[in-house]
Amino acid sequence: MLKALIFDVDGTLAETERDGHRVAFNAAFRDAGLDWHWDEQLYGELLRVPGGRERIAHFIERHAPSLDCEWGEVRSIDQLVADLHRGKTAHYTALVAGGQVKLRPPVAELLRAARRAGLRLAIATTTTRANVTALLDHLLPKARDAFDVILTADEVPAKKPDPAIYREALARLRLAPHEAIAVEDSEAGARAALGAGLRVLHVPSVYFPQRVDGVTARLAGCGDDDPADDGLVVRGLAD
Ligand code: XBP
Ligand code: MG
Repeated sequence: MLKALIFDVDGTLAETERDGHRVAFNAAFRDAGLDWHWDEQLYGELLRVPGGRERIAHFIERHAPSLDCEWGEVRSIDQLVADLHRGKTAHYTALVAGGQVKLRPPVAELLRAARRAGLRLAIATTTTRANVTALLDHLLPKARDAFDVILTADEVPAKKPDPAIYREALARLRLAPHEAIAVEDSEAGARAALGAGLRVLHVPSVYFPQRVDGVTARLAGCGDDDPADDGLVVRGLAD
């Protein structure tokens, strides 16, 4: 019997990437005096690397950008990445507090339906806790306590597509994989959930519109809808 839904955050609860995280990364680069700019297309490519710190490190390695910055000589790449990421988090949380990102209406509907059906709710995300806290404070101020478990990249040894975060979420919920469904937009997220034995409800997002093999259903109303998927969510909740 279905007992819980485990939600991804970025791209799923809200379209955070293009106008949120991307903008915040660029602002952090500007603050440092770096001439880097991640346009929408490049960001879509970089999103294949889950995790903000990992994404910056990958960009430095693959794109070999200039490291001339206003902070003087770069002591180490790790330090530069950590400093840029700290600045990026500050910009991102400010953007969220300023109303730059909104809860996706079909997901809001799903959350309401799940609560009516008595399902437990959880979050499993690759982003940092500061970002999740800012987002929930802004998007769901009255429903903060609705989530029994909130797991972020800060609490697991490996990021998605590693299934560790979903395994840990199930352990904390005290549920078996067949008792929960993961709600995910990205391929890495879907792979992580499938790897933990969960069924996956795909929420198409700007950067991840395509359904991944093995995914159980797609949430209706999130863009390019397949009429054949209509009703699957309702049936899933009733199982
Ligand atoms: C989304 C991500 C995140 C954000 C950046 O993963 O990959 O890394 O893009 O957040 P998910 P940080 O959809 O699984 O939440 O900079 O805080 O890492
Ligand atoms: Mg996501």
